[in-house]
Amino acid sequence: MERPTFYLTTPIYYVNSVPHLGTAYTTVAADALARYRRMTGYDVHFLTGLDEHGQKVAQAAEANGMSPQDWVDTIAPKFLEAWKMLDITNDDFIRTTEPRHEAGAQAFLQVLKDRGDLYQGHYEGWYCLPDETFYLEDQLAEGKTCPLCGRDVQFVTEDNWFFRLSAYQDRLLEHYEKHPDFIQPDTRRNEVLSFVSGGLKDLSVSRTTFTWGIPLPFDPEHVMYVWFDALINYITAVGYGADGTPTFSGPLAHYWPAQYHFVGKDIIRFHCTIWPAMLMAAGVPLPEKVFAHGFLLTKGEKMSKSTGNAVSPALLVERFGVDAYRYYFMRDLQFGVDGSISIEAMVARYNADLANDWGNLVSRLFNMTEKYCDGVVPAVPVAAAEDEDIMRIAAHLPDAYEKRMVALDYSGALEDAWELIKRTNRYIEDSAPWNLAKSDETRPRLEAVLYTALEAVRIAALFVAPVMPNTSREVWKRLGLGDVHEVTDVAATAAWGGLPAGSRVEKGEPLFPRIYEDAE
Ligand code: ME8
Repeated sequence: MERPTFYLTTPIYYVNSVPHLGTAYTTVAADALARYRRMTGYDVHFLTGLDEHGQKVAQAAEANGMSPQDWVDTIAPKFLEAWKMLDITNDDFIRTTEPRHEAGAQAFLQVLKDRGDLYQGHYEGWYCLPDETFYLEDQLAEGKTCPLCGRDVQFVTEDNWFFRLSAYQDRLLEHYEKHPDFIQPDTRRNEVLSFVSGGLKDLSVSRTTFTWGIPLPFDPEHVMYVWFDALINYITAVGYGADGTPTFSGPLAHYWPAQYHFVGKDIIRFHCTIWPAMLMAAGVPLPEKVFAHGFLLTKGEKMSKSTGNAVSPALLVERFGVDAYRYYFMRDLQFGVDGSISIEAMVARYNADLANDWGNLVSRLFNMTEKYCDGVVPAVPVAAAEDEDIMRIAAHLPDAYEKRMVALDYSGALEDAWELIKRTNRYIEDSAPWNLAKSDETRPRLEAVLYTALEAVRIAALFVAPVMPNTSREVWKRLGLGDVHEVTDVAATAAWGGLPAGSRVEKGEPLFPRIYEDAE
């Protein structure tokens, strides 16, 4: 039987600067879902990439004394390195300067032109460079600033090509109504609904005052507006227009429509108004869902490249390790709303959940298995009443976790896995294997307790794996099992009793040594 497909995307990030915690946040969240969906048997296609054109990138190049192409070629490897460091398992990485994208984007624009959705006009209005967004006078915030980021805007007057966005207002509203899940979470859905209900203006989709962009195929003096160029990446990456014609076949037909576009709340309107209208205009099906998460805040402010308070992920990975890094962001913040981050909170999470709960459970249990059973997994026991609680939590976990992941509640999913981890720690305390080891009479019970706890650890590691891939792989290895990332039926693999008796357990180094230093 053919596996169901799961196409998941992150925004393509601007290369005006290097990756930071904000861009890493979306990418790690998408990676955790991609990993989990692979474990549940889907044919996953996980896309991320870079938005390399536009005035902002051209200016960054100029400020660094480089040509735009040299500049983007210098920055792109930094994103690739960052994603490698964070164990991101993207299946593709698109750069908008690649020929496959440029050809596809041009083919797309030609379709819009042929269908009568583009026309020439004169643009006079305001432009926010950091956000690469056009604004009309009455849309500006107080003091003639950008309503989104609050920064200064510049006046633009140009003869441009326009897209008939206004013609799609009713069809968009109808789509939102028919597909209540299209925009998530609800707060964002309401925001977009009221924005679109208020009326849509046609959109300027070309620029003539600079050249760093994709030339319009029918008017090469104009380069494509960077947002138009960027949004099309989601289909050019799977082959739209690669041969210059907009055929709907190959990987495009296989993976599109995408199940999810993950974005930050700053770019929800582009993804839920302009993008679906573009697709309607081109006769391409719409993606299933767009999910907008909140902002990471440091000391109450949005963390961003342009405001200069961005932190490098490498700094934190060096200090906490990659799994702990991923865990902190997925556990401590609620995906979908703004959340404050701090080193203090990260140290506290690390010590409580990772060093104390999870790391400690694995260390003490594997040590006891070594000490009392020569490192060999005991026989599968007949369950006693005292074991039933753990078995019940383990049996419930696949379903509970799946529900949380469908809702993109990463924090809740981890909380569910932690219920098993914490309960197992308590079970060991209550059963006191060190006392059971004192006499031959209690030996069968000792073995039953160790098996039960080891089996709970096997199952917990399985569900922790999408967020903490390295330590889960390590735990499975120490249990004498294969690569946890090759699992394709997580629920069946989690069935109680999967740990084979007689397999050799390795003790190994502590997974999460306690961090004693105070937060800075
Ligand atoms: O907007 N908190 O690129 P970009 C959480 N190229 N997420 C954050 C964040 C923060 N403080 N700061 C950034 C662009 N992000 C366009 C996208 S897509 C067709 C084109 C994340 O480099 C979040 O996902 O400015 C946000 O939407 C994205 O980075 C913006 O990245």
